[in-house]
Amino acid sequence: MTRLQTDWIKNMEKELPQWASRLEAQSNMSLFNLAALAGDISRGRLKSASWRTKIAVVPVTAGLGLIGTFCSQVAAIIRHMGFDVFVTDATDVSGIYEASQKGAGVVFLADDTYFLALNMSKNLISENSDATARGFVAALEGAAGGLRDKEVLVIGGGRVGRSALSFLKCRGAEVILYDNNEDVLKELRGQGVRTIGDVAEIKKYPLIVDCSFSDEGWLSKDMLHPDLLFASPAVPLSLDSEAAEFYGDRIIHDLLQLGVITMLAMVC
Ligand code: 2YC
Repeated sequence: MTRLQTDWIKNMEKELPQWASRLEAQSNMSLFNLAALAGDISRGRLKSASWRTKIAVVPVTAGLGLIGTFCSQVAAIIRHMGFDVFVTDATDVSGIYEASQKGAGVVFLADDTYFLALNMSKNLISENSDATARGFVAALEGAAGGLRDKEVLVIGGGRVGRSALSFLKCRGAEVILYDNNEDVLKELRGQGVRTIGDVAEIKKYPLIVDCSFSDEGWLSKDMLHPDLLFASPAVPLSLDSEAAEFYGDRIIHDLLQLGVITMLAMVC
């Protein structure tokens, strides 16, 4: 997945109310119900976890290092869900120790390769790519009024795309994968996945989960179905500005929030 930049996320906390109300309207679900569906737990269990589970977010300096405000944005998203959450003063291993000393039952932390949520007492782990895929599939399901027996096109057969394929099948959808890499198509065809390799076929599918972390604006309006519902964790968004304008509220997209609330549900 694309490495976030401070400029992209620095206003996220103050824009959380708008993000939440737009997503609830798009998905026809409350954030709690959406996270519970995506995280495959009951809404009641998530609610009771918010009363009794303290969450810590630990800054990680490994690799390319800290992303300005990343940890405080993650904490703000978790707090928006009603949980008691703090960012540790210490980083890395010392931060994990501080989290346990301060009574955190769940720790969120990210290096350049993985963004994880860990519930040590329940031995539960959630990885952001998987959680993000589940979150966007759940939001699409709400927006589409269910996915059972409906064809859904997944764009991109990477880590997120494969999790999307798997969760879509759990939700009863008929999945098709588009990728521009013949080796990826061959591998997934070998696993029994229906694939398309011709970009001109994308417009046949009104339900799309776009997990292609490639170039910005490569999807134009004439390449897409007129009744499109488009769920995309892709950063940057694959739609060009005209398509983004035209499809408007039928585009479910964010940079971090839906994946984080799903990670939370998956480890409670
Ligand atoms: O500030 C910190 O603790 C940094 N180590 C965080 C690095 C996150 C790198 N990953 C990303 O930017 C994206 C996230 C959306 C999750 C996956 N990739």
